[in-house]
Amino acid sequence: MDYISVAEARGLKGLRLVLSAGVPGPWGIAAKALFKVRAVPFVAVRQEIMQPNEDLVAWTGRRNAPVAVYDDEPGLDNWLDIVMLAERLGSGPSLLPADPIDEALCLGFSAQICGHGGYAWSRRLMMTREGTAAPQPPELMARRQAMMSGYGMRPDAPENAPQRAIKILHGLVKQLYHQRERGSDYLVGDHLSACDIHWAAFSQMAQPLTLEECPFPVGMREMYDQMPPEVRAAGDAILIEHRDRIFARHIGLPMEF
Ligand SMILES: N[C@@H](CCC(=O)N[C@@H](CS)C(=O)NCC(=O)O)C(=O)O
Repeated sequence: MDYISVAEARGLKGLRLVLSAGVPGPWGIAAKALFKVRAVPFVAVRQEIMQPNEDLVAWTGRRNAPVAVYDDEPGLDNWLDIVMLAERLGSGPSLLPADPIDEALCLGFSAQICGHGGYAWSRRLMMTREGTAAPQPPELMARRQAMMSGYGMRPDAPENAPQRAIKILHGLVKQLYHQRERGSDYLVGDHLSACDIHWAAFSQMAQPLTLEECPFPVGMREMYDQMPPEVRAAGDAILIEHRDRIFARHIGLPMEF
């Protein structure tokens, strides 16, 4: 995937999407897919994972990714703000269900998948606890620790994370079976909506794609695939069938990052 630098991006108009270069960060993968489905053109801007990214902070006030910057508007990094920007700038079928109750359900599922304290948030805390990474130099450990403190790492956080992740998976599984019974291929209503895209992007933290589908950097697939047995057991096959369908029909593979 081609990236431009922050300095180059600052001189442009239109949508610039800051992404973690070289890694399939699920928040970034989701943002990219949302803009793709809404046919919003963007240029990708490079963020370096675990680094201070001072030029990005000077531009947007954020160190991490994704950040979506449209024209001279303030940069957006929250998943909901990004959905709403894709809605505003895009065309074609909406990412939000037409029925207001369905919209609330869709955004509720999305919040559970990618919001603070949600599924991915909890899985990230677990990954750290599992100590999946091979022994690393002290400087890298320090950078990782600094990054994790920005992602809700507190002494008790990893203890509660598995139960939170399991609860959210159970809800998604229940809903998918319910939808299957009513003849729908989607999490809410009868059409693709934002929560389907969010689940596809974040399903990597339940069962990673293959290396052909997603050419992970060394060690990252293994890290995504490590989880306590009770969390793995909550990952019913219907979740993976759903994400495979969403990638095949709406997003496309292999993943590029
Ligand atoms: N902005 C997101 C979180 C984004 C996030 O967690 N980004 C990660 C992965 S996509 C990242 O940039 N990691 C690399 C880093 O922190 O340097 C939110 O609203 O919760």
